[in-house]
Amino acid sequence: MSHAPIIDQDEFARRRAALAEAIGHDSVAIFAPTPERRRSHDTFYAYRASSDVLYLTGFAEPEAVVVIAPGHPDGDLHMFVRERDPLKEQWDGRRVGAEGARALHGADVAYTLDELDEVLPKLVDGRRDLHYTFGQDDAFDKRILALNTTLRHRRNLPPGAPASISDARDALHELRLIKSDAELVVMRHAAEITSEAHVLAMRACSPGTHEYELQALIEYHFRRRGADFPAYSSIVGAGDNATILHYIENTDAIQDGDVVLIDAGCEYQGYAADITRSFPANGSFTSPQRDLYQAVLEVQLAAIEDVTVGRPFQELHLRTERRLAEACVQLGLLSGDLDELVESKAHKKYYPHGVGHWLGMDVHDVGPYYAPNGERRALAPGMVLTIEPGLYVPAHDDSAPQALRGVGVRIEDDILVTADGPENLTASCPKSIARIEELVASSISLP
Ligand SMILES: [Mn+2]
Repeated sequence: MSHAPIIDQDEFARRRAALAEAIGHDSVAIFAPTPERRRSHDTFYAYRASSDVLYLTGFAEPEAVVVIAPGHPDGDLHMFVRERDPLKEQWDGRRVGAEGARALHGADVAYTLDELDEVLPKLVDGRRDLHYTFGQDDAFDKRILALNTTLRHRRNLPPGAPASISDARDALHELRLIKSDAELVVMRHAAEITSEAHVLAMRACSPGTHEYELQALIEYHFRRRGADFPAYSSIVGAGDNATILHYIENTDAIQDGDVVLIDAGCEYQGYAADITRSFPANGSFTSPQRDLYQAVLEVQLAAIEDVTVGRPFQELHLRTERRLAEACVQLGLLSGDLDELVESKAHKKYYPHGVGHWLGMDVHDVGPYYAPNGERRALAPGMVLTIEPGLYVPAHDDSAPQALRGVGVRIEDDILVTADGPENLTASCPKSIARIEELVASSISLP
């Protein structure tokens, strides 16, 4: 299988044109560099460029600065990149340099990073509005402030400093919120790889398997299918560990009778998938576990049906909260009047998180949940979000039915909003009780 990039240069150019259009010809947008991060002594985490830089250019090398200057006589896209250096490239990998930024990444003008202080003020000079996000890199923030001061106080020219500074994320993230056809091709692929990995984990699980063995199998599958990374730290929690929302230690042996919760997704060509499945370690839910699972599944199916054009995102959450509170009553986890339970947020004891989040280049993708005027944001075609209700009963919860203590269930799929209704991008990952019990029972052995 080929892993040629699915997003082509025409699409990157369209994105930049859309951003230029959104900010206008009297503005300039600067996207700060993402530094390499030290993991231990002199070794670094695997580098990942910021999603904003990747979205605009596809340029994945460290530290690049991207400037969009709409209407500039030399063109809109100006890039600052690491210079070519045979010795550094021998040790740390290839660099395309300024020449490559032009030839391969659509830069109209490209510079090396050492030219930044000289050139950047010229790109900002005379633009009314600077779009820049403070707070991501202290050192770069200082350069932007110094540049602003220089342009404001120069003596023999009119002041060229921008009259206002806007957050560069506002305009760009509005664009990232709506996925293009090509982005959806990539996201479907990430979803498919991730779905396969979850099926493998279900089949490989049996009592005695360690959580980390299932993590390894899942991440092995991601990489062998050409995904770049897990899109986030994989969560493999059995029994009471499944009730810890961000359990990533994945250290324990899975016990007979446990429900195993796996929340894992790959990043493929810069786009995330995000699937959670919960299944019985030994291939059969106990009767109380089955009731809990089925309740969460029915709430999840109903929440997916709620994903329709025009509905505010927040309404999905409110409807899900009410359904899960009702399930808690039926399962004996809560008692009392449903309206009062919902009003007092009693269900938060067992369902403490939200119904889902935007999904895209970042697993918790950017994009406003509220409109600029403060109103709730209505779902629109091309948005992708997760739907992930769950119920978590800690082992130490003395008020819960004994048989449900130490059981956590979450079911999560990735949903595309379309004019024809919700489309489940992760529908190929089984979630009916019959199908997941069958998969766990059809065991494969780990290599
Ligand atoms: Mn999620």
